[in-house]
Amino acid sequence: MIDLYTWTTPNGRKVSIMLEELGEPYEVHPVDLSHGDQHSPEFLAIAPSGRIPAIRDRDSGMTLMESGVILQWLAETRGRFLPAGRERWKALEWCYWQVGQLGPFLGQAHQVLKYNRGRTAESEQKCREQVARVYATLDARLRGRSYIAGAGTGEYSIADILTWPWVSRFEWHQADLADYPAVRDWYLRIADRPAVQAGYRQPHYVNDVPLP
Ligand SMILES: N[C@@H](CCC(=O)N[C@@H](CS)C(=O)NCC(=O)O)C(=O)O
Repeated sequence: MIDLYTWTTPNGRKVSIMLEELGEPYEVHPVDLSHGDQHSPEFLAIAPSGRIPAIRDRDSGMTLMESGVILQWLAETRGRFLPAGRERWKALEWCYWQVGQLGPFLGQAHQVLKYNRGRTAESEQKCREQVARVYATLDARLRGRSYIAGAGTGEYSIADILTWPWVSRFEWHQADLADYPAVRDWYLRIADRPAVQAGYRQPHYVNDVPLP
């Protein structure tokens, strides 16, 4: 049994989607970021950075923070959603790209373009350029492929599960998916999965999966 500490954000939904995909039993512990729950001593004992998501594996007692390693650990211990051999490294390459580039750049865009809109034209322009750049990278990768990683046209993996919840906030970072047809097709393909819809609703329902 996995204890999942999470909130209604892209990083949180990565883990609930993965657990749903695995059919893994898990208990959700909401960490209300708007009330500062992430700073409580109880949560900091599990996630020293004070950021969701985090998990605790009841069987081993191990705790993990950071969505990338949580998904990699689940994939490797359950033997699912991570290709083998050389393709494993290519999948991890895209996982690291998500955690190191796509996530932080889109997160910054949410701060500037949604929460502080109209304050600094220069920052807004910079954010739009960064959004366009990560989307162009993803679109180029997905052209002729169904999924981000895997041989041939690809196989559904943790690279998709890490990336998709951020793209689901396309309205927040003002990306028009019509400009990125390969991303749009991939986004809709994954949005159709029952496990993705179930994981998206954790720790509680906010809205249906946004559709372009
Ligand atoms: N690199 C971390 C980022 C985690 C993160 O930024 N979590 C945000 C929500 S999406 C958070 O907990 N923010 C609360 C805070 O910064 O106080 C991961 O991938 O897990």
